[in-house]
Amino acid sequence: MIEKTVTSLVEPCDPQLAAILQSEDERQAAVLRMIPSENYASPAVRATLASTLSNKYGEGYPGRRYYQGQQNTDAVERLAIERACRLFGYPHANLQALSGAPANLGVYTAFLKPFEGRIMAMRLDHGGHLTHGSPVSVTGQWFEIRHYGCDEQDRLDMDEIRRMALEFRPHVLVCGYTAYPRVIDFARFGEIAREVGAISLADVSHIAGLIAGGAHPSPFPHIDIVSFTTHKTLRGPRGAIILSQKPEHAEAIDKAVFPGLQGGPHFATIASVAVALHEAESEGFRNYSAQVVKNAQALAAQLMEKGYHVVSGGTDNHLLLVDVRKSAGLPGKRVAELLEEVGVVLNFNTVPNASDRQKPLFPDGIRMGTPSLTTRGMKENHMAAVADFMDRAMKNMKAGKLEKDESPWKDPAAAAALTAEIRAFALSFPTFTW
Ligand code: DSN
Repeated sequence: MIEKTVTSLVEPCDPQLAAILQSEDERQAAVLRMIPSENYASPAVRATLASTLSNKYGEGYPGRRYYQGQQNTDAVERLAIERACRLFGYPHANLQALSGAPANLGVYTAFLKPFEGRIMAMRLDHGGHLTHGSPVSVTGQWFEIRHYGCDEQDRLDMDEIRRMALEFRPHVLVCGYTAYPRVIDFARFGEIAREVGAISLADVSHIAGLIAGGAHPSPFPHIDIVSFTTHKTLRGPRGAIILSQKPEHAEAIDKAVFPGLQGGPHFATIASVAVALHEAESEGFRNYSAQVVKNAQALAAQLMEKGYHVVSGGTDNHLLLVDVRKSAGLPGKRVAELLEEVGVVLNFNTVPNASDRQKPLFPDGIRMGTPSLTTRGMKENHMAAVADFMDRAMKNMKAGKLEKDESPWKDPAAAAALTAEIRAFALSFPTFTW
């Protein structure tokens, strides 16, 4: 496997670093990785990252570079653009933004004047993103922001969003989320944006792979601009793509990304994204993306059957949120930390309509997803086992304040036994399947 090739090449030069790489390889194989924004990229995707393209500079765009020697870099970037456009149906793609936050900054920079531009987006604690105008992000400091949230059923209320948009008159109306388990009505968002004269932006980082595989409706032709990272459900390397429809939008975005915000493109990443896009055009990827959703729905059903409060009563996509304070009187952070101890790796997360005690670092919920487990070949019946592991672990967690050095487990021996069981279960699956 490629892991072994990497460590065997690094080891003679830097044994200290090689040992860390090997430890991470082993960790990724031995735990249940359920952070919904993570995945296992294919060997071809990862091998491309190590190609000689990493040695090359080339500011500019294909055919318009500031350096010589661009025969292959131009070919790579053109191929990646062509594949992105074909897969998502948009006529223009920019693949140079280094990741999701710079991609969104590129979009705002293209269309908004600092301290004058108005953005309307989902609030962070209901499932938005830092770059959707959080006060701790420059996007919240440089632009005027109005946030919408979920209703009491933990769903988007499109009539309320329209009402707010008519009142606020945003220049950019953002949809697309990091912790929203339901289908996004792109047609309605596009309609509202047009009605108020805004540019519509869908940040589909989380669901890009589902859109590519046909497991979530496409934002095309409803949404003007689509941004997304390439390493989540799409299963590529860490990178980003910005899609647009109108030539004037495309030109403004290209200029904003380079020279506005960035220097030389990361060609090895762009090539690796091209491989991921090629993979995403396959029948195997369509099956994978459908299975991601089936697995998430099976996991949600299993957890609800065991009495857990699944936000919005289930999921339509790859992720689910559980309000563990409502379910079991447990704080989200403790649950996430203790689940990691037994080998279930997810993240603590704010949930909509939570208790008054919820804070970003001490939220009421946990967030989990099925992309990585699905890539390992797990199906609905395996989700029953995963839900059972989680349930046994959570039932064994103490709820109240812990004394110094007090075990957080009601039965530490049962927690140790469960850890061994989860490890054996995880290791019985490969880390990548088609
Ligand atoms: N950090 C990503 C996530 O986990 O959802 C979003 O950027």
